[in-house]
Amino acid sequence: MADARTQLLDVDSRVAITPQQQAFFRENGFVKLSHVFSAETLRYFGEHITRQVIERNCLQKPMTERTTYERAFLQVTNLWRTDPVVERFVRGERLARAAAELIGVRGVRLYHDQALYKEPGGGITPWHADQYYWPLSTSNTCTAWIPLQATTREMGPLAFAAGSHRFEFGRDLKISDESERALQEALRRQNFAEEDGAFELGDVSFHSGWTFHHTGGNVTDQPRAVMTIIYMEDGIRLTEPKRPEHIADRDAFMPGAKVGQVVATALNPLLWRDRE
Ligand SMILES: O=C(O)CCC(=O)C(=O)O
Repeated sequence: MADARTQLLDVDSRVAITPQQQAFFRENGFVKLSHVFSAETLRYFGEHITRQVIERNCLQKPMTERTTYERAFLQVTNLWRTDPVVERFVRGERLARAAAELIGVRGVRLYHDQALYKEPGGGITPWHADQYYWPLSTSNTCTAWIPLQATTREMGPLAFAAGSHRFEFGRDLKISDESERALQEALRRQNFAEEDGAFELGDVSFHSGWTFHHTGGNVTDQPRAVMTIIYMEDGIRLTEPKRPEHIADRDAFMPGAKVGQVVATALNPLLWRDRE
């Protein structure tokens, strides 16, 4: 516990996940929940998250000199390791339990957190599926995408291809101009419906590791500040790395984990477990 004030801010109480929301997540590979956090909670933790992004961001190039990936967002990972208040947020049971109930597992561990700040004038986030990057043994994973302000369509809210977690084309594409081009075309041909609406303050979305998603650019003069927490089922195992991104993720987010063994390093705390 970082200080007494954080005790007043609710990151632990249960979000009631309905059977309909669970079914929606299973069917579509994502779900958006409303009123998950109060404005005060988002403001308080958001200030600490933003401070970490400013202190730890290494990307200083002007927008015109950046790659598509670099234009998409400032990316800072594992903020829970460098700020005790952010740690309190990331360890919160509110989102962790919701993630477990949506995935349909009895416990979840942290894979990692990351802040994704799309600057004013920031570019698109190309279509992709996150699990391309993750050498993990099952698809029982999900990301909570937590905007720290109301996020209009002009700011680049996260958009999902509904049901695309079962679509296997494009799973070998990293975030790039190529993933944007190939997936835009493939998803359109398959007639996947796109959920691309704004996020109200307090809304949080959850998406599966294999759900294809993307965003437009931020055409406003406000940063689009977002925190994400990536959950994996307790018991998931490290698989043999198949690509350089797997090696990078293994070393950064589960250092010392062994292929075939349950991922439970010091960087992967158990965040929620059903004790009943
Ligand atoms: O925030 C973004 O622009 C992209 C987010 C994303 O791809 C993710 O959280 O998996």
